[in-house]
Amino acid sequence: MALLENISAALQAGKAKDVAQLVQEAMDSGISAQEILDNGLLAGMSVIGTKFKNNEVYVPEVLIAARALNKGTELLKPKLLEEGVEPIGKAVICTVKGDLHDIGKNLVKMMLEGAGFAVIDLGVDASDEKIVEAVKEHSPQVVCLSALLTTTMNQLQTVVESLKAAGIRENVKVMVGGAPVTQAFCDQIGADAYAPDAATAAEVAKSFVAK
Ligand code: B1M
Repeated sequence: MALLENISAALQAGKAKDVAQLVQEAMDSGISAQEILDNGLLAGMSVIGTKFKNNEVYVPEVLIAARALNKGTELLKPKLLEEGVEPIGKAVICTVKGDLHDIGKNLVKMMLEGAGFAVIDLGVDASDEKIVEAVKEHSPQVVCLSALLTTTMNQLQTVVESLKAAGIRENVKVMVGGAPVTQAFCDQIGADAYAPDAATAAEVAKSFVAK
């Protein structure tokens, strides 16, 4: 449908005003909110995710596309609620204790939202206690942990251990990422998945929900 393709294209171009106008047009013409979300907005964000992964676009383009996505979802929200559209899953995300870097974490959050997740963002400097509490409260399928410093990488392991101690380790998939983090480190600390970038993080999180 041309209108949905136009929404996707406007989102990819980061044109928030055009996205809002096109989403309104689509709603007025009777297209369901679910269809506008899946085949317009999220389709566009998925293209941006792939391009970001392939270094065809960079952080600023992702941020601008995410702003356009937010404009569109704001308009769609009442209709989505009316139609009873549920998110595909829930994710808790944060940068771990002692670490204030949040640019990468925010990109992962945007990609997760773009993939259809409801995201509970605990911000930066999140203690393992806070993360355990959030997992207990929200029962997410995945928890995404970001660490940018070699000194805070060990916090990733502390979180895994704290989830075990709280008896809820098996209830949630633990995903880790951030510049110094590797697949080997992920395996060593007993996390479930490592993602080198935000687009991969969203893909992996989706695969956990699909299982
Ligand atoms: Co900081 N810093 N910094 N810093 N900083 C680094 C990380 C550093 C490598 C710079 C350097 O020395 N070359 C270095 C770490 C060295 C080390 O530990 N080996 C460093 C240092 C030392 C520090 C301070 C200690 C400096 C000081 O005060 N002496 C201090 C620490 C503060 C603290 O956290 N307690 C500090 C502070 C800061 C600023 C506040 C100034 C600022 C952060 C602003 C902010 O985030 N709001 C800052 C910045 C900007 C950087 C660099 C330059 C850029 C980081 C960034 O945002 N990259 C960084 C050097 C560098 O990386 N070139 C550096 C862009 C971002 C998109 O990439 O976060 O890697 P990244 O995210 C990627 C992937 O890693 C992945 O997806 C993202 C995109 O695809 N990913 C995940 C990230 N999280 C994920 C979670 C997942 C999955 C994937 O979950 C599943």
